[in-house]
Amino acid sequence: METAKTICRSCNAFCPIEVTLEGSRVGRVEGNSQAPLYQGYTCPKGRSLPAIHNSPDRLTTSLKRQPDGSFIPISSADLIGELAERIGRLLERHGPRAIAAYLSGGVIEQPAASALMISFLEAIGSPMMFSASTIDQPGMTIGYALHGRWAGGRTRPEARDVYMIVGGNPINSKQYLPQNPGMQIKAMRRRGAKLIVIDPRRTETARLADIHLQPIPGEDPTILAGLIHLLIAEGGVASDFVTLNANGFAELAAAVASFTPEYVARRAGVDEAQFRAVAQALMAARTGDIGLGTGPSMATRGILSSYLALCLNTLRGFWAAEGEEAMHASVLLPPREFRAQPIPPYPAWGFAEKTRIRGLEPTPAGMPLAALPEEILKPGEGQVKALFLHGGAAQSWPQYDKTVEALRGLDLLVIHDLVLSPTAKLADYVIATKAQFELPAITVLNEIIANSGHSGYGWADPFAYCGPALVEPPEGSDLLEAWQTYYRIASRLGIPLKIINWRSASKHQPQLDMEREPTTSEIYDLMCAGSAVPIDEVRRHADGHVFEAARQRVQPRDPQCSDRLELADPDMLRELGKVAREDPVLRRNTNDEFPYLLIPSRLQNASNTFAKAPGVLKWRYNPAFMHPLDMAELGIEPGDEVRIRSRHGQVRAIAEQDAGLRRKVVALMHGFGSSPSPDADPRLDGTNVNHLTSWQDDFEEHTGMPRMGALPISVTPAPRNQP
Ligand SMILES: Nc1nc2c(c(=O)[nH]1)N[C@H]1C(S)=C(S)[C@@H](COP(=O)(O)OP(=O)(O)OC[C@H]3O[C@@H](n4cnc5c(=O)[nH]c(N)nc54)[C@H](O)[C@@H]3O)O[C@H]1N2
Ligand SMILES: Nc1nc2c(c(=O)[nH]1)N[C@H]1C(S)=C(S)[C@@H](COP(=O)(O)OP(=O)(O)OC[C@H]3O[C@@H](n4cnc5c(=O)[nH]c(N)nc54)[C@H](O)[C@@H]3O)O[C@H]1N2
Ligand code: SF4
Ligand SMILES: [Mo]
Repeated sequence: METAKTICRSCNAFCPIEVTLEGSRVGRVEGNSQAPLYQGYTCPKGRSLPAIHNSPDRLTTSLKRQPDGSFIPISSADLIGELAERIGRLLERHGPRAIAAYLSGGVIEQPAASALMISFLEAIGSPMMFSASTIDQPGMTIGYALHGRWAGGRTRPEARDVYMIVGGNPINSKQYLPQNPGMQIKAMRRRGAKLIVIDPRRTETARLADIHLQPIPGEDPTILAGLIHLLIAEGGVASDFVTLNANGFAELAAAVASFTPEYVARRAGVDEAQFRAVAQALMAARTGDIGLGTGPSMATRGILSSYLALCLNTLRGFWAAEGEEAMHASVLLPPREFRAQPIPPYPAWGFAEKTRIRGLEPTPAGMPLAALPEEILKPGEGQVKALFLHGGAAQSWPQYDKTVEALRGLDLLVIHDLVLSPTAKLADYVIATKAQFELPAITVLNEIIANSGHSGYGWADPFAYCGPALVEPPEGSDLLEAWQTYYRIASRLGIPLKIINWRSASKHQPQLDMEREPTTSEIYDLMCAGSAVPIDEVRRHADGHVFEAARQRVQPRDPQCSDRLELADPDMLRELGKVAREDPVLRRNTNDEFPYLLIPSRLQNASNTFAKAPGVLKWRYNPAFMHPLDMAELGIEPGDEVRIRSRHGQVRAIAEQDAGLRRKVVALMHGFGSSPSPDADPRLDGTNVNHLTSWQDDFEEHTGMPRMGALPISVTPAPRNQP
C-alpha cells in the first residue's frame, strides 16, 4: 500500500489530497495537510472518490448504439474511424456549422478537452461552440462588458472590510471562497470584517454572516438598486473615485430614485431596518467586494443584477488600489499586469453573427445554449446535425422534453462519459473516458476562468499544481481522453490543430504535431506556453505551491489614461426602468394556483449531474425543502411524497423541512432524477427539476437564459400509496 498526492477534481475548489493506492485500486482519500492554503480541507464528495473510481458501473470500453436502441462495445480505433468518416461526410454535405459541441463539468477533470474541442471547431470553421456559461451566470462576464473592468482587479479577501454574497452559498459550492471556505470566513470575522448574505434560505454560509437578508426570490435588482439609492442619499459614494473613474453617475442616481428603503422593504419582503443595516455596513467599509452567485442569475435579470453589483463596487471604490497586492496573479498563464485604472466597456452583443433562433447571439459568455435545441430542430441552411456533448444535458438543461427531442433529432450525438449516465443513454456513441486519478492533474483551468471575468474561482495567491496520473486505467479497458477524440478525428481528416485556450485566455496558440500524438502532459505544456512560472517548476511541488515570485502589485495609473467605467449603460437603465414601473406581483406570476416559488440551491455532497457515490448523500434523492409551517399547512410530514407543478410540467418529489427557508419558497437542486419519465419514483435517485422549466419562460433577451429560479409552482401531497 502506498500513498500518492494529487488534487481532487470533483469541483473547482481543487483541494490537494492524499490517495491510498492498492495496486490500481484506489483505497482512501484524505486532505493533504502539507499543502498550502487549504489546511487539509476536503469535503465528503472528495472523500467518496474511491467509490466512483472503483465503481462496477464504470465504462471500460466505448459504446455504439444499435438500430434497436441497445448498445454494443466498440474499440477506440473503430470508434475514431467511424466518427471521422461521419464528420467528414457531414462537413462536406452541410458545412462546418452543422458540427457543434457543448462543454461543461467534465472539463474540470479533463482540462485538455476544452483546448482541443475549441481548437477542432476553430479548425473546421464552426462557430457552434456552446457551454454551460449561458445557463449559469452569463451576467457576470456580460456585466463586465457593459460596465467595464478594473485593471487592478478585485480586492483580496484579507483586505476586505466587508464581503457581500448575493444568492451564493460558498460553504457548499466553494464559489467565491474555493479554499476551505469555513476557515476563510472565520479568519475574516476574526479580523472584524463583516459578512453579508442575501438569500431566501438561511444557508450554511448565511449562518456565519453578520447580516442575513432573506428576500422574496427574484428581487435582487430591487435590493441592489435600493442599496445604490441609499448610498447616494446618505453620502456613501466614494466621490473622488467615481469622479475620476466613472461616467453616468447622475443618470444612475435618477434611475434608482424610486427604490427607496420603504419601497424595497415592501417589495422584496425584507425588514427595512435590516436593509438599512446592509447599506450602513457597505458605507462603513473602506474596502470590500460584492459577489453574485447563481441565485440571482437563475431568477431572471441576471445581467441587470450583475451590472448593479458592479456599479455598487464602483460607487464604493471597492477595487484593488495602487500598491496593493493583486488577486489572481498568473502562474500557469502568461503574466498579467494589474493597473489602478479602468478598462472601458466593450461590446456585450452585436459583435458576431446571430443564431437562427429568436435573435439570440454570442456574448462574452459565449454562444447561447438557449439556441442550440432549436438550431438542431429547425431545418434549413446551417442546421446543426452533429453534437459532441460533454455534460449532463438530460438533467441540467432547461426543459427536459425539448432536450431529448433535440438530442434525438441529431444525425450524430457523441458523448464522453464515465458511466452510462441518463444523458449518455441518448447517444449514438458513448466514449468511455478515463477517471480523474488516471489523468495528470493541472490547475490552469481556474486561472482561465478567473482571467475571463469570473472572480469566484482561482486563488488570491499565486498557487498552482501540476502532477502525474496516479493509476493506470483498469486492465483490459479501452479508454480515451476527450481531447484525443478531437485530435484523432482531425488527424484522420487531415485538419491541422493549434492549441486554443478557453476564451483565448492566452495569446499563445502553438501548432500541434499531427503526425505523432502528444501525451496529455505535453498538451498541458502547450496550454501553458508562455506561463508566468515554467510548468516544470510547478511540477516539482507535489503539495502544490504558492509561487512568491509570481505575486503582482497593482501598478499606478497610466498618466495618459482617460478610460472610464460606465454607470449608466442605456440597456441596463432601460431594464431597471421596467423593474421600477412593473407590478411585482404580476411579474412574479404567483397566484392561488401557483402560490410557491421554486429556487435552485446546491447540496454540499452532490456536484451538478456528476455520478453520486453510494452513501455520500444523506438521502439518495434531492429533497424538496420547505418551511415546516408550509408543510403543516399542507399536511405533509418530512419524507412524504409531493407533486410539484409549474406552468410547464409536473414532477414527483420528496419533501423535507428546512426552518431556515423563507415561507412559500421551495428549494430543489438540479442534476438529479435519471428516469426519462417525470412520474418516476423520486426515492430511487431524485427529481429532475428541469421537467418544470421552459426555454420560453421569461428569457433574457440576448442569451436566452430562461427562468430557472423564482419559478411559480404548486405543491400538493401525493395520493398515499396503498400498503
Ligand atoms: N434547473 C436548473 N438547471 C441547472 C442549474 C440550476 O441551478 N437549476 N444549474 C446550471 C449550472 S450553473 C450548470 S454549470 C449546469 C451544469 O450541468 P452540465 O452543463 O450538464 O454539466 P455537469 O453536470 O457539470 O456535467 C457533468 C457530466 O459530464 C459527463 N462527463 C463527461 N466527461 C466527464 C469526465 O471526465 N468526468 C466526469 N465526472 N464527468 C464527465 C458526465 O455525464 C457528468 O455527469 O447545470 C445547469 N442547470
Ligand atoms: N457542492 C457543490 N458545489 C458546486 C456545484 C454543485 O453542484 N455542488 N456546482 C458548481 C457550479 S456549476 C456552480 S455554477 C457553482 C454555483 O455556486 P452558488 O451560486 O454558490 O450555488 P448554490 O449553492 O446553489 O447557491 C445559490 C444560492 O442562491 C439562493 N437563491 C435562490 N434563488 C435566489 C434569488 O432569487 N435571490 C437570491 N439572492 N438568492 C437566491 C439559494 O438559496 C442558494 O443558497 O457551484 C459549483 N460548486
Ligand atoms: S470541495 Fe470537495 S469536491 Fe471540491 S475539490 Fe474539494 S474535496 Fe473535491
Ligand atoms: Mo455552473
